[in-house]
Amino acid sequence: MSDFLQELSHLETKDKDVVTLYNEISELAMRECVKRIAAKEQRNAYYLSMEFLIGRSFYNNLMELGVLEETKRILAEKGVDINVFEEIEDAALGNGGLGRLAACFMDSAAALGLPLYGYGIRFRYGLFRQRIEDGFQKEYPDNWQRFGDPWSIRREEEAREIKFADYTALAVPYDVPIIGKRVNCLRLYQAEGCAEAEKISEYLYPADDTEEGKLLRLRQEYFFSAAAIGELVDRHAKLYGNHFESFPKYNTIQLNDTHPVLAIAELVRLLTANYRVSVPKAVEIAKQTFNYTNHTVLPEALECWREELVRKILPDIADILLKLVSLQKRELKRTALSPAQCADLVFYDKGVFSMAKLAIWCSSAINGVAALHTEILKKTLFATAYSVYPEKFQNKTNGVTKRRWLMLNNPELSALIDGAIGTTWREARADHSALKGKVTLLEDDFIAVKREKRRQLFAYIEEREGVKIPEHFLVYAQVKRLHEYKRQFMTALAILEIYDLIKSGAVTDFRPSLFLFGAKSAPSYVRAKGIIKFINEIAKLINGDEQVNKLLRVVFVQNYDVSYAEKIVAGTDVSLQVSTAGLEASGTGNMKFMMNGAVTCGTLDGANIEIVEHAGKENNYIFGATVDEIARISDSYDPNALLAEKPLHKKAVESLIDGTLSDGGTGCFAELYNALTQGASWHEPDNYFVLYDLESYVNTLLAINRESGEQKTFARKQLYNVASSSFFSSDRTIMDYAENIWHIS
Ligand code: 26Q
Repeated sequence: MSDFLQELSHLETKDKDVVTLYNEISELAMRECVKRIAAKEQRNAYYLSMEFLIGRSFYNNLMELGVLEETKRILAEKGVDINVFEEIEDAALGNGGLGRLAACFMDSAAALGLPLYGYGIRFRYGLFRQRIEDGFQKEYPDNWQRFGDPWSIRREEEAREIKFADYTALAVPYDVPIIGKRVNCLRLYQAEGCAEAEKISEYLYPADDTEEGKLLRLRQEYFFSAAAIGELVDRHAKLYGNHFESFPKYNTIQLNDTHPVLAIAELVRLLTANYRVSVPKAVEIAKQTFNYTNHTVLPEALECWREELVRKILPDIADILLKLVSLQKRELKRTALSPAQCADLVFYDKGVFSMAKLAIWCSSAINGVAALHTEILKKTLFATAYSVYPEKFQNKTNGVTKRRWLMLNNPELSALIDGAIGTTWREARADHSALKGKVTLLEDDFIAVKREKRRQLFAYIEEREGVKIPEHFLVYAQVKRLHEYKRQFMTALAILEIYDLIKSGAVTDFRPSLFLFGAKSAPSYVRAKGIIKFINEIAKLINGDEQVNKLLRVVFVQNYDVSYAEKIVAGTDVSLQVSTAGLEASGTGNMKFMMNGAVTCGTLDGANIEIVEHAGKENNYIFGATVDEIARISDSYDPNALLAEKPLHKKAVESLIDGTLSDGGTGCFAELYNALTQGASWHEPDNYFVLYDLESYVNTLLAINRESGEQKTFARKQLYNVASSSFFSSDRTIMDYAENIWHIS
């Protein structure tokens, strides 16, 4: 690596602006990366994903190359502070958990030396940039390439044609090296050719409320899936001739949710059309090649495509899908299954294809992303499939890469761990649970680390949001996509109640606390946008109240993204993970907070359950209805009866309509009020059980506040969470995929 450092020390930095320097240094580092890109193995795993939420590459890649500290030093000698590059934000080619998980997985596979290759889309614009204007979310295009894109290499010579009925698009690969013990590649395709074609890779999640929008989404899915499959099939033919029975021996493909499921149809299409493989044989090959991960149980996220829509732009694929349906039906007829069971498994009904059912039928392994989630899939959503193919179902609890989410974002805590147990924990797969035996010795050091990370976070918030938070404030944070099931709304109501309790003197001895929110709402998700406005109005009320703001503050950060998350998880004391039980498949933010020593205040949902199993219930704060309880009460649940009994809840909820808070005349607060008390055409009142869990939530938040006053005891709980977080390293998750699904080493 001395090549890079040598060139860096000779780099002229005088009079160069930040962008120029950023590009020059990145290009030097990139030369090292490219040299090290590994050749493919005989057997490789492929990760097909609509999203890869990589975040900033600059610091991470220098760290992975092992030159971050030296680079910092050399630049400092030249009078350049390495932190200046933080103003260059980069690729947000994803919108949340599923995309960030894909990025963590790529990182872990490289660190473990496993041949895993990612395939996705190089969107011209990533997830929108968010500003909060007058309390409302406003969206602006995320033109991430305006600073250049030094971390990818265009491979024009490997471009492929992707044919649609109306035009042909060119899929031009851009390779992003993923650095670790092994250097792997993430291949992102950009759509080129005619103006129509270019639209395919223009936006992540184009609005799909029109037919045109839906078609564009379908084109995106086919575009990258077909490009990836075309490449793998060509490669196989080149290396092994026309012997496609051996395709699954060399290729295993992970479908990241249903978005790339058309890859199955494309494989069958290519093998039958170009290599004279029969449809049943091609399906056999597909079944041995594909695996499917489900990331959500929400019915609205289960993808279905109308045959008519598919036929319009992909007639051959529509024909293949129908052939697969007949084959599946014939196959099911030969079993002893009842007609009802068969009907439940067939992936086509009334002119509509179900992508999840196709994936289930054509995959070797199907997995959920946390223990509870996998159980729910087996018991409810995919119950019939589970009864027929129990052997296909596996659990793979998510994880996060400790390199970005501990070593890079929290060098102070990492140094503390080094001091306590040595540095071997930093290696891939290695664990840091030896820290458990030392927590009592480290209370004071940990308190100092938290204080420093909080100071850094507050300085950043001041710079970005223009609000100053006093240093001693305890930090509660809820950062994640905005969705009703995640219940940011419930946190907002809880804060209003706590505000009232402080103001009325009912709660005394309250430790000064900051409630920090970060969230983007889908642009068309009206109610979620109403919740953002509600939180911002609460912030205005509380922060402006001289009587209370010494004790309570609320901040909604703008444009929450990976880089913001790196700072927030390090500076937070209490991680809020309060989804309605049964609805958060796993969560991965919860793991990042745990790794950085926040206690979890959460429901028994997703991976929260496993977090408290590992770190102890006594070191976390669990409240609220369980999955079973919700199932028991849901039919008889009456939120209005509850409101009549609980004056505190009533007051908080009525602030939506009694003039306490203003929605700027949009009516969005009345809509929120109605959602809780009357329901809407598509749902019962309070269908996420916000009011049901609110009282225990408020009590838990207050209990945490009290207990945090016992500084050392609280620090021990936090540090015990750090010590217990090894299980949630994506290195563990990826080893599990590698051993039990992919069979690669
Ligand atoms: C579906 C149909 C049409 C258009 C878009 C979609 C769509 C897009 C994105 C459906 C789902 C997603 C993203 C889902 C997601 O991010 N799920 C999260 O995945 C994480 C990683 O497994 C989990 O930790 C989270 O619990 C889960 O919410």
